[in-house]
Amino acid sequence: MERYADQFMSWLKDLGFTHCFFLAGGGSMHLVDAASKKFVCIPVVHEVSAVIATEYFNESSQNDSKAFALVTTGPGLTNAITGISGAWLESRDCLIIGGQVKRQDLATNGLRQKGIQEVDGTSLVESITKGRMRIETPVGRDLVSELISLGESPRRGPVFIEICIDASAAAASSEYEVKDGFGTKTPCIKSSISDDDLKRLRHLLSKSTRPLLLLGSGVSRKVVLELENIFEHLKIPIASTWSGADRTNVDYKYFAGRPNTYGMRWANVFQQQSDLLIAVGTRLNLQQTGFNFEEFMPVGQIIQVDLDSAELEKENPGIDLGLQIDANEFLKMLPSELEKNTKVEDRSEWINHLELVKNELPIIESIHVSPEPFVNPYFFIHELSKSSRIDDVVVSCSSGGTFTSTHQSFQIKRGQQLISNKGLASMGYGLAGAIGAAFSNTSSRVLLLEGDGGFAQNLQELGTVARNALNIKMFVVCNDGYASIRSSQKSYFNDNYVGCDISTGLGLPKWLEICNAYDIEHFKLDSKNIFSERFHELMESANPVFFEVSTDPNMLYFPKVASKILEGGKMTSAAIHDMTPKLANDVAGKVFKYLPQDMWGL
Ligand SMILES: Cc1ncc(C[n+]2csc(CCOP(=O)(O)OP(=O)(O)O)c2C)c(N)n1
Ligand SMILES: [Mg+2]
Repeated sequence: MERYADQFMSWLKDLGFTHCFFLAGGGSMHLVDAASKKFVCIPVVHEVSAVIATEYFNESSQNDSKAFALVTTGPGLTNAITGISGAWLESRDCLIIGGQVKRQDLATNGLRQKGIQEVDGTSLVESITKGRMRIETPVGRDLVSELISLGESPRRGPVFIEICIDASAAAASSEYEVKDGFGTKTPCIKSSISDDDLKRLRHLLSKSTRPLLLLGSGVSRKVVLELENIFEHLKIPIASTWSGADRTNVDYKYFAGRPNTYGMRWANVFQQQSDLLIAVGTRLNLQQTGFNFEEFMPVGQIIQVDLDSAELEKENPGIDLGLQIDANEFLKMLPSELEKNTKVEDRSEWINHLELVKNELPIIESIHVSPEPFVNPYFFIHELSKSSRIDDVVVSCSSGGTFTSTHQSFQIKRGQQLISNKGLASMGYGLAGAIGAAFSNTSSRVLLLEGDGGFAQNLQELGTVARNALNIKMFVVCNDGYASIRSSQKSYFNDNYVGCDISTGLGLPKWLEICNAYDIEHFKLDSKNIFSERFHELMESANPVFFEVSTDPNMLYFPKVASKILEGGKMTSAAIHDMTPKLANDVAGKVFKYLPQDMWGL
């Protein structure tokens, strides 16, 4: 007998799904059985990893393959919540199918629970999904595909469907009662700019001699690669956000870095002197503008292109022109507008300034020194990127010092992908993300950069890596715990260190023994053997390797925008270009050419 579960899975197959990351349970048993017959099914050890792997699988997919996550009722879903939140905040589509108790066991009349392990899934995920549905009795294909398409349409986000076990076990039918659809919840996106906006755009472009194009993840990698030559010809500097880190690259002649509260310093300094920021497919959140958003773009105007009107209206930062149109469409029309309204020669000085700022403010700063035998993470990551291959997929963790140092110092090459999840910025994302990327890029190597604290939060997935012999090179930056927490306790609480490392009570494992338990090759990297013959040999092998990168536990992560706590508890932050440690006067004099001296922050 064909069950509804079988039919449901065949609809997913028709919709293009190919892989399923799952963890089985009673409530989802028919769904798991049905999925196993249609998809490449990958069991994971914790549900949060099923969701994160799904997100990164889809994000890094270079063909038409698509994954979904399958979890069971109750704890299966609650374990998945972090991953669903991450996909929501990062605007990535991610389908999560959940089991649920049988219809007659659903709690009603104010009961907290009736069915075994019952939790009301659809209510729990309401604020972090684009669409959600509980299937209590089988519903038809149209309704299911309409809901799933909500997640894939702009602004993208996760979709959750939970299915009562009696519905998934029921006999399939060729006809279902027609139920109401979901209406059109997708914002109405204009495909072209209004005449007034076009006039304003042309006016802003024509006044500008120091434009900067800032690309976020709302722009597709493919479209940027197609247009790069034209922008290069037009001498337009291009920067990217961290979420859209691979939307530009060091091979682009006028690469303007990744400005952010946590650096790159040179990119921040350059950006803040632009007279026109053209921000496309980025929501310009506080990490992008600095907490001190009032001093973001102090001598420049801002055009923001985003299809979510709430992002254009939010007032941090204030913008001069907001265009609610598709970022890719805008990017395609921008070159002709630049050609018509500006002169390439007028940008020569600006381009020279870009070179000067880059040369004066190198990525590895003098403060980045590590005593022997520790490895300096900025230096290591910088060198690693130079020796990486274009088809390596780079997965960076999403919080802590390694997240920061990767985004500050990894040199992304043209065509290379770098993925993280900045929106939730959660520990524990790296390994699960790398697993997702490895399954969707089977002929590539995945380079994972993680902190030891972050890695410890999801280390059970070493089992998934080992079992599937994934070609993931795991670089785990080890500093005995949470260096970033230690650093903030030092700055704000007079060295009152609490729960931030092994000496203050944190329990972290001996990594060699963990690797042995999972049969994974372990190699401890120190200042003597980085880039040794053995290192290169391991890098070339097709097997997973765990590189324990020894770093100085007392290292502080710089440069960063300084904040301080004022009396009364309020926090204040410097402008995004005013980073600690401060620049020498003579350097500031050169690099801040277009900023009045009282803004240099010395
Ligand atoms: C789930 C979660 N809990 C807490 C935090 C707060 N937090 C940010 S960074 C950090 C320490 C991360 O340690 P590690 O990965 O070793 O990086 P390090 O700070 O040592 O560079 C913590 C606890 C977080 N980002 N995510
Ligand atoms: Mg650490």
